[in-house]
Amino acid sequence: MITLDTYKSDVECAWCPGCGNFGILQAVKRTLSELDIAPHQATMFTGIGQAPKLPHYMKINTFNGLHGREIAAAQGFRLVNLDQVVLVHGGEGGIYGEGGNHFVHAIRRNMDMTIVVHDNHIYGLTKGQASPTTERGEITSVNPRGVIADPLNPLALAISQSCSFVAQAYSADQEHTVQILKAAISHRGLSYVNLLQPCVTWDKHHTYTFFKTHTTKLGPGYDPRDRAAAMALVTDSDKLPLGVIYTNDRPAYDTYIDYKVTVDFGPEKMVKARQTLDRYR
Ligand SMILES: Cc1ncc(C[n+]2csc(CCOP(=O)(O)OP(=O)(O)O)c2C)c(N)n1
Repeated sequence: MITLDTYKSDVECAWCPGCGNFGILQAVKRTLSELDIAPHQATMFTGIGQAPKLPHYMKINTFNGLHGREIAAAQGFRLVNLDQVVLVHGGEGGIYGEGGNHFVHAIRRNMDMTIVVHDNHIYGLTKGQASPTTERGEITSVNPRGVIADPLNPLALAISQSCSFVAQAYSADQEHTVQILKAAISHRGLSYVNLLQPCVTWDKHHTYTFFKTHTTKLGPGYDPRDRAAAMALVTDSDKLPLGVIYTNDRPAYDTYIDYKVTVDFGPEKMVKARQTLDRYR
């Protein structure tokens, strides 16, 4: 049986006490164990930052590369490793900033993987510079008079490009985050989760109290297949919505590839790989 201890790592943790990443780490372990995915059956791609340290603190196959380049590496891997669950974890700096181009093109390709962005609204590792989601006017370590640019709306960007699964969760809500991550991994195609988290050291605005008062869970009456409603929700709502915001049935990239002719991938291995891909669905 796969328990939380199955993913245990002995690497000493460098996150600050109270960091939202602890909740995310626990939620990822719970998600994998509840989906019965063993450490050797999943590969996590990360770059540079506090969020990308996540796979150091758990047992899982890992590719730790350049800042903002985790999606590019994951896509290459995904193409020829159909029997792996592919996870990408990064900060919003790396994925929306340095890696913003990869994020956009990943949505277009719709490869079968899960991208989880630990959105703490700040560059954490490098000591508190403004990131793509830092709000206008916010004082940071290098913006003593406040940030001048407006923040990116990554959820609106993803919905506008028909990303096949768009969700938002909050690191301190463990049960809900597990539920969202399970749905994301179970989705066939690109799943994207904006995972809100406080940075207790560098962001004094997005605190635990802030998220408690500024988030709201989507109710059972919400229809995530209504793109216009999803877009209105992420652009007009005065609270940050938590839940599956938008989803569609665009076929995943690999469904168009004839692996039998593209790579040396005999029919038996092909059938097995497809079965593995469908195992968590
Ligand atoms: C191409 C490139 N640009 C900048 C850096 C420096 N750098 C490393 S981590 C980081 C910030 C990370 O912030 P984020 O991605 O939001 O993750 P967090 O640390 O907040 O989890 C920066 C600017 C780098 N290593 N490579």
